[in-house]
Amino acid sequence: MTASPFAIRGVIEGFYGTPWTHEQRLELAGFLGERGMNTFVYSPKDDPLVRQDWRQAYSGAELARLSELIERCAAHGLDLVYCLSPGLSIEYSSESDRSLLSEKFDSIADLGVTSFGLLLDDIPGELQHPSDRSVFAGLVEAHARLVGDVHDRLAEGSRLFVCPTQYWGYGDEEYISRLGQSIDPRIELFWTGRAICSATLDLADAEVFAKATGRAPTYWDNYPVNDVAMRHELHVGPYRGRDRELFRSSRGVIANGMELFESSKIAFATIADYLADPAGYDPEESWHRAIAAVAGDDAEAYTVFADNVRSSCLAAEDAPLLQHALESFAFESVYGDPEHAADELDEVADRMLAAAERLLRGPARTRRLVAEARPWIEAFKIGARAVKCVVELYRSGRLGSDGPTELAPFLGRIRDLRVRVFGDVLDMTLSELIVRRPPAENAQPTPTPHSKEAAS
Ligand code: LTM
Repeated sequence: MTASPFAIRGVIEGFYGTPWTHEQRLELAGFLGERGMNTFVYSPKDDPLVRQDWRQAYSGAELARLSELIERCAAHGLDLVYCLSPGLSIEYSSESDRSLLSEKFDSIADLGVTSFGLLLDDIPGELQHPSDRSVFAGLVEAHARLVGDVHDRLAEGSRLFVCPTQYWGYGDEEYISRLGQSIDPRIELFWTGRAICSATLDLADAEVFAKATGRAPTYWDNYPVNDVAMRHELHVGPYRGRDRELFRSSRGVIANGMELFESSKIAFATIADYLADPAGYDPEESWHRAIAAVAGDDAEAYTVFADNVRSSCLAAEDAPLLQHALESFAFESVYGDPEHAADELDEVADRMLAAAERLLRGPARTRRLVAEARPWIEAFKIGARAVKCVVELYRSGRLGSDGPTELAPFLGRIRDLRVRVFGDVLDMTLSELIVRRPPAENAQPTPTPHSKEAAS
């Protein structure tokens, strides 16, 4: 295998929500190491010792766990980047606060860590302490001072990563340019791309960032993360939309995970493939291998399910196979071979139902994976039954007349689950069928799948 062109390849536990467990992190080290990743960034937003209570020192069981994790990462060839997020409360002008920050980093260095992160994302965009407002002209001056101070106090040979407060955009905005120009060029800067969750990461943008800030970006890629407003989406699709030449002006990528640990591994495996060989990366092929690795004996069923939850900032298509079958049924039922199209749709529904049954009730080796995705799998099963119902109504000539009463409960139950499955595809089809009146006698058929009358 040839060496990856990216220096930094890894995962960040940087989401809002319940942090991963210690056992999960230990397991992840092996999973990432086996796939050629070399970095694990420790920064769970809801770990008080990282953010809310950043001044508090580690002790007891927490210290022992962190120590074990550092060793496990090292054993699998991963560099653990230990981060603190002091920006909610720090007084930038306070010598005491700056010392506390460096002392806490020193206490982690004593455990063998040499890479550190100072994360200034998701904090007030203006100086809050009156003392800071009287000392610094603005946020960028305060941040440049803090970053410089932390860097100077780290032991020789240590690495510092910084997440700026403005961490997404074109890359040459005023804050990020001035911050980059004010700090040591050896300090790595995290950047999420054009958006917080970027559909693409382009070489041209990376070059703009590098020119403006004096260093190539290290992408904090917000995929597969699904926290905050994305909680209803399950991000188990393959990594895509990343420039094959990105390494020419990027230090690398760290991928932000979902609170759903098992499910995150699918995207992580595809990200590892991209980082190992961006030129040869094939998203679909990598995705099938990733599901086989994570879902084991349930891989086939899981793939049928996962094809219907592709929605994310990376994916334009929501449920490609089902969409194709519904569109074909819509067209054929008016202009072509409706029986054939109904048979095809029925087959798709049967496959979906069998997959849902297998995942929910089968001998799942992958119990944890299925448990995490249960709300989505349940909505998927209801959707499969709704599609079967469409076919049955069509075959019995009742689609136009009984469709509204028979289909409405399916739609209601899927919506009640408040998870995104099938994207808009099934909801739109069912909604149309529900509001549709049976065509008046002798009326011209309209091109929808939805009435026996139109099809005959
Ligand atoms: O992306 C960054 C730098 N910060 C936060 C993350 O902690 C969060 O997980 C993602 C996704 O919601 N968005 C952020 O802004």
